[in-house]
Amino acid sequence: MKEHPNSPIFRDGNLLILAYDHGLEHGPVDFEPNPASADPENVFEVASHSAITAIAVQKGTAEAYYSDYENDVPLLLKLNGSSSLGERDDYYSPKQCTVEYAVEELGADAVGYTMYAGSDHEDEMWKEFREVQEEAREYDVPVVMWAYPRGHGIEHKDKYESDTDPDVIAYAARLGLELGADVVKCKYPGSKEDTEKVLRNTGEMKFVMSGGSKRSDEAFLNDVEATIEAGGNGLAVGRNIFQREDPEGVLDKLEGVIYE
Ligand code: FBP
Repeated sequence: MKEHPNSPIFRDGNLLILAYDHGLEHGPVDFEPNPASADPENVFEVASHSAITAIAVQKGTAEAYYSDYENDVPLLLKLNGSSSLGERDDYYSPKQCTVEYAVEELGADAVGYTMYAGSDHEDEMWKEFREVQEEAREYDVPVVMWAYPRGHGIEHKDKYESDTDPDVIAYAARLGLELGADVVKCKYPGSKEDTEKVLRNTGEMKFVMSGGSKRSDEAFLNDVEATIEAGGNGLAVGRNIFQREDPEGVLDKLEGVIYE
């Protein structure tokens, strides 16, 4: 982990990433609850809220839209991704963009990479992450690891109930520290106590909670509060923001919860 004291993706040491790579990961179905969210311009407008410290998008979205919003919100370029259309033998998220292209051509302030630890393709993803991490150091931009343990290695081990088992999330988060991520993003393990258990393994690395599927303001904010009380640093969230027709209210509340 490297200190990035001047990086715009942090505010008081914490962060709120608006994730908007769902069109690639899940497809247009994620935009159906709020059809306006299919238009990237509408989501970039939402991202200008002062609570949000970065918007995470894929290369093509950044290329087409970011120049109009570069003064409104920092850019976190998601370097890899996988669709829900393919049938793979196990989870793999190929890299489609270099750090050099993200920073020099697209104006990225940070980069993100999904790591499916536990997949048969884990080794390949470690190699790609190594390239990403070392290149990010050259450009002095923070690296965010989407640490999502998945695949045969998890499913075949009796000791883990699922990929959201706090023990397996703790292991995935720890990989972020050991492989050199600056921020690790994990699924919410279910409680403040379980988040504390995960955070005992993350050292000085920043930890953010993944938003998950849309739920009520109260249920969502409770999870975020528990993450912050446990010592976490914020969240990276997509559907719980852009699937709301008027996300302003929940963003105002998040701002109060995440920052000092
Ligand atoms: P959400 O807040 O909507 O869960 O978004 C976070 C995120 O990591 C996105 O960046 C990504 O598209 C999605 O979740 C992947 O979700 P999954 O692989 O669990 O279906």
